[in-house]
Formats: sequence, structure tokens, C-alpha cells
Amino acid sequence: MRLFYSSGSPFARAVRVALRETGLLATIAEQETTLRDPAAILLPHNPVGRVPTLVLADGTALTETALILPFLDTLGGAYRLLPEASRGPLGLVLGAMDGMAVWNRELRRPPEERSPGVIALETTRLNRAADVLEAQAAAGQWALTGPPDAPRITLGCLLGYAEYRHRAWAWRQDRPALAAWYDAIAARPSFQATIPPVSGI
Ligand SMILES: N[C@@H](CCC(=O)N[C@@H](CS)C(=O)NCC(=O)O)C(=O)O
Repeated sequence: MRLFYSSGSPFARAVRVALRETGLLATIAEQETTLRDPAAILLPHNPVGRVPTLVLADGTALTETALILPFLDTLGGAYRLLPEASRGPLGLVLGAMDGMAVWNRELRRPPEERSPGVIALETTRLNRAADVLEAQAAAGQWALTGPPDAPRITLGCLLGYAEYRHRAWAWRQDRPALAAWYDAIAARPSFQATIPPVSGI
């Protein structure tokens, strides 16, 4: 099996961290691909051209993080990434990640092509989600008591994206519990091994 990823993608990073935490990296090879590129090595496998894409032994291309993470649980890794109780939190974090990706995409356009309405909507969405996450973190709901499950991994990647690739968002401000939580998970070897390159945004 082969996982296509790009080093800047927080979605792909969540799968890459999960492979390292569960020990499944021993059975799944990682291959970096370009994106939005007609010559991308990913396109013959997945015409949608997005990462993460996991190509299975029978050639099936499994795309979408919310499908790949539960699939990993079928492969006999060190622990279960997505017990039933983790589905709600995972959806919350992936929704926030979608919003941040839309906001980031706007900021990559030339200034005259950016939509202030889209930026305002996504900023509000992301802050609203982060405020809920801050309250949950302060109440101990995201405590790291063992190896991280899928929502914890994905939340670490969401905030990591804000740290390295979407610094337009001052996410740490007034969110001390979330900031402390992130600093702890970001120190794990799986996160250290997958740090995305810094972008100018
Ligand atoms: N809903 C998808 C989103 C994946 C996604 O948006 N990936 C981006 C990188 S962060 C991508 O591949 N973009 C390339 C493109 O839009 O062509 C998931 O959860 O996996």
C-alpha cells in the first residue's frame, strides 16, 4: 500500500502521524506528490488529485481523511484510532480544518481576487470551533492519557497548520488550554517527523 501526501497538507499529515503512532508505517509506503499539477504522479491513481490518497493492494484509491483513518483500524495497528466515541470529535475537527483550508486558499489568491465575505465567514467559523475546543481542553476532554486517537491527531494537525502555514490566524490568543495542549502533542516524535514547511501566510 502507498500513501500519497504533500508535506503542507494538514489532512495528509493526520494520516502520516497516525501511521507513525500505530506502527503501520512499516506496511504502508509514503510518496510525496505535487498538487494542482497536470503531471502529478497522483493523478493516474486518483483523478480528483487530492491528498491524502491511500492506494490499496488491489489498486483501489481511498481518498478523504474521514475514510482513510477508520480504514487504518482494519489493518491491525498498535491501537484503535477511531473508537465509536471519537467520531463526533473527529467530525468537529475535520470541519474546522475544511474551514481553515478555504480561508487559506483565499489568502493565496492575489489580493484583488480575494473574497472578504468568504474570509469573514471562515474566520468566524474557525474561531467559533476553536472557542469550543478551548472550553473542552480546559475541561480536560482532550487530555492525552495514551497514544492519540484520530481526533487528537487531527486536532494537533489543525493547530500545527495554524502554526506553520496559516499564521494569519492568531489562534493562541485567549486560548491557553488549547495552546498548552498543542505544545504537548506537537512534541511527540510522530509530529516532529512530519512538521510542514512554513508558508508566508
Ligand atoms: N476532504 C478532504 C480534503 C483534502 C484536501 O483538501 N487536500 C488538499 C491539500 S490540504 C489537496 O489535496 N488539494 C489539492 C487540490 O485542491 O487540487 C479530506 O478530508 O481528505
